[in-house]
Amino acid sequence: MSKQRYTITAALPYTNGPVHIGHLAGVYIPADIFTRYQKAKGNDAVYICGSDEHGVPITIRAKKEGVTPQQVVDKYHAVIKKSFADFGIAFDNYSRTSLPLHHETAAGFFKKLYDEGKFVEQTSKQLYDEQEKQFLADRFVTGTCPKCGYEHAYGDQCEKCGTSLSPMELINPVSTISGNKPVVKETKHWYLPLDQYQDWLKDWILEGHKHDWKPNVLGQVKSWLDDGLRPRAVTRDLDWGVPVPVEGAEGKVLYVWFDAPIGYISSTKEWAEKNEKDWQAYWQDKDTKLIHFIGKDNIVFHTIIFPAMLKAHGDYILPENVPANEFLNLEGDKISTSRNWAVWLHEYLEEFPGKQDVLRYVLTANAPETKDNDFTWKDFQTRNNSELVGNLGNFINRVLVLTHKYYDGVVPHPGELTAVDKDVLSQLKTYPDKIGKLIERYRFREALAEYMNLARLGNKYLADEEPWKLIKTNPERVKTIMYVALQIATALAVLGEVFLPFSAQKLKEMLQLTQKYNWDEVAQKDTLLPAGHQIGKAQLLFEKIDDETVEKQVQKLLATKKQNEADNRPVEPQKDEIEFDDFMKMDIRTATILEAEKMPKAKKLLVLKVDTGLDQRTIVSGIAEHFKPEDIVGKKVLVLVNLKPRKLRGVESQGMILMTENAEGKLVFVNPDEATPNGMPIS
Ligand code: B3M
Ligand code: ZN
Repeated sequence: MSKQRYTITAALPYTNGPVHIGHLAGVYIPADIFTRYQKAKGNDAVYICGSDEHGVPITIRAKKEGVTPQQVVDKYHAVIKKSFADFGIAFDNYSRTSLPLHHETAAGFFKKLYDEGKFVEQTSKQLYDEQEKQFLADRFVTGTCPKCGYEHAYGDQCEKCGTSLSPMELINPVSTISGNKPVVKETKHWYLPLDQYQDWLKDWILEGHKHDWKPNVLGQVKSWLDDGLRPRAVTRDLDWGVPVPVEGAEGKVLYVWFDAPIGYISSTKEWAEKNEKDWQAYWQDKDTKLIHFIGKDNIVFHTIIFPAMLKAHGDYILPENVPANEFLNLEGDKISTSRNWAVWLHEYLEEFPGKQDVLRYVLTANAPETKDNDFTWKDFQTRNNSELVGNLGNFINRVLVLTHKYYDGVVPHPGELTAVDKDVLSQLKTYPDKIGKLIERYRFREALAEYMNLARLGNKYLADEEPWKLIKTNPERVKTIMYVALQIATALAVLGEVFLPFSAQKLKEMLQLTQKYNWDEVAQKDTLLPAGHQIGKAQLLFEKIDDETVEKQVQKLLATKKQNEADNRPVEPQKDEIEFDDFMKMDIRTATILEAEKMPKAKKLLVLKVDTGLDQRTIVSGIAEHFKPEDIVGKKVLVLVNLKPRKLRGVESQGMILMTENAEGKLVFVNPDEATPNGMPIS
């Protein structure tokens, strides 16, 4: 069979934050498995990605942090690139769209379409911030959704009802930069007339690919086409992005979704330059298969807009498939960067060093391939303990330990194979094809499950044959059993490389496997690890994860949830205006709590003795349910000292201690600096 060429792309992540488990599960792991598999098959596959460094959210983030957009993308590009490398996502190239090579490629692409009259030029009215001297594209404007009345809809979409919007449709629009009400001003833009591609897209996808594209992808395509495609602006009034390379377009850049997919091409060019390859073979040879791995929110861009761009350009191949995944949720809630509801890859590695494969395993076994799925720490623990440790790790450990125990780590010579041995070995040979077929159909969960079935086959074989019993009565037979088991272990090392690259590598080292087998050889060879071969030391492939460890993660998320709730708690409305003199009437002083004791027969009250700097006085405070007396003695506090004394349960209270609530709704003191002397007035 001749080598098939594959160009495999994974969505370019936006460079305005780190990456989390949702990114890995949705896009980067499946694409990684697919590419590793194609390479193991001996195919010519290249895995392309890079940072998507343009777009409005990045400029907003920069404004908020008081830095330049370039500084924002430099920071996150480094963080993201490292996370991917740490998790063994084996890109052949990870580029960035702020590079000159990309700017040239994207501008050149636009220019060709422009010169050939493929765009429609249109002047339209848009919102403009007069103070900032800037048109307000997409997320630069918020306002009320005309559909559902939600007051914080964005200029491109209402997150409440999901309607896709344009800034001009918002009711009461506000500039997110200045907070001002924008004015309406005319501006010129270039549109890709998608309506002209409607029939062609329908034929190509809904007819041509109705059997090989995933149903969730076809479903979205169908609904877009049923709605009817409209011309789409591919330029923006913005100063961050690829400048529009035509005259009269000063202050305009390419729409981020126009330049980003071209980033796949520029990243391939960069790779080809570094490796002395011909990039055109990967994008222009009709025998090359182009596969885009993406999340479901990117489907329209990769099935409709980018293909229409490629078609309009004319020199490029079209995607062979666009295997989009659905979303991964976290403990029942949507993953959200802004709410910090995520498991961040860099944080995971700090807390689970060396356990990349555990996460890779769980995210594949539970991948959101056909519907949204949920990641829970409990499931993470169970899959680790019962599947990785209990099945795969257990088999490998038995084989290695017994081989050392019986034969000093030398693969024994088998005797005559029994029917059971032959059956197990012939079953083994079915796995490369079974797993491979599933990977080729983008069914990674099932592919991984089959891989684990091979380990199960090994465990069952050992459990049935019981070499640990036979060693006393029939040591010759044990040699054959261990030989067979070692063949299975070797197959697990070779096939495992696509799913669990770190563990597969470790296993290869344990087996001292120097022979490089490709995928199909696992089925073709009768012997994968020959008799007489010396294996290395046995080590544990996986370790149990205890309750305490996962509980810590659960608690961490719970704290995030509480924090979010506190952040969202309605702030009490402001009280009526007062005169300055009203404020000056209050005498608030720094003070120290000297003594505290419970008021007899009163659940809520503590009787405090307080040093106000003026005197030592008694204050009765309703905080007994929140503090133990012994915990607050010595606390530095603020006291309203000229509050008219009043009697509570017969004790005169001479002032009031200032309190507030923390994020969790718990009562806390308003603390002056510890070093402040008592009696200092507050003004
Ligand atoms: N950066 C959107 C995203 O991260 C976008 C993908 C671009 S792929 C060309 O969801
Ligand atoms: Zn709405």
